[in-house]
Amino acid sequence: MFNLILFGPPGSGKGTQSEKLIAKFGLRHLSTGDILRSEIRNGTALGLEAKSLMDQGQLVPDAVVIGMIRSALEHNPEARGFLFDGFPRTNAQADTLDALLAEKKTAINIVLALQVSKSELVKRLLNRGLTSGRTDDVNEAIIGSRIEEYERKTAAVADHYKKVNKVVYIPGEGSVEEIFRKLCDEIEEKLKSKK
Ligand code: B4P
Repeated sequence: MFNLILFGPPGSGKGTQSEKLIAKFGLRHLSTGDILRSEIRNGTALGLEAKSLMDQGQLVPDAVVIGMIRSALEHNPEARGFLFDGFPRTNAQADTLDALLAEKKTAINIVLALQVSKSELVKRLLNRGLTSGRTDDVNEAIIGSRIEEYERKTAAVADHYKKVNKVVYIPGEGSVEEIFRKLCDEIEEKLKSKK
């Protein structure tokens, strides 16, 4: 199996690049943001709980997202690998992910961390908010809270994987194609060294 984490602040291009990477490498895409938004659309109890937090730019509780990922891993026994997008976002989520993958006799192979300046993040998210209908993209205050949550709780997840030498930083500003090529180069390099 080949398992990859696409890491970075909100608006850094995780969702955008994930779509292209899963098509190229045949990985199963697990985006906790997408799963949560689908729960909200379906009006489930979990969706209702998540919506009020997401609308304020806050993280959803660890237990909720960990449950979602555990279930997604169980429902995809045939996957040749996973692309984790927007997960893990706390050290507790990272510890659990490592344990869940160890149960499946696999592990994270690489963490690709997109680096984008704060002003560019705000610009992209406000721009997406004009058309996406996403309530967490509508104003600068909510976007600011999301970036603060990232700095407070999520940035440290990179240190967790740095300790085991798995993090590669990728400049996340430039054209989508340019960034995609850099991500592909790193993945291909890693796949070669696995053989
Ligand atoms: P996510 O769905 O993960 O949303 P995100 O971080 O905003 O998206 P992403 O980074 O993928 O967006 P992208 O840059 O592709 O999370 C939403 C919320 O869900 C969180 O705030 C939290 O409340 C909750 N949540 C999710 N996972 C959780 C977890 N594990 N634990 C707890 N809570 C969790 O796109 C942004 C824009 O940039 C787009 O418009 C795109 O077109 C544009 N863009 C992308 N690349 C570009 C480029 N190179 N140049 C110019 N624009 C670009």
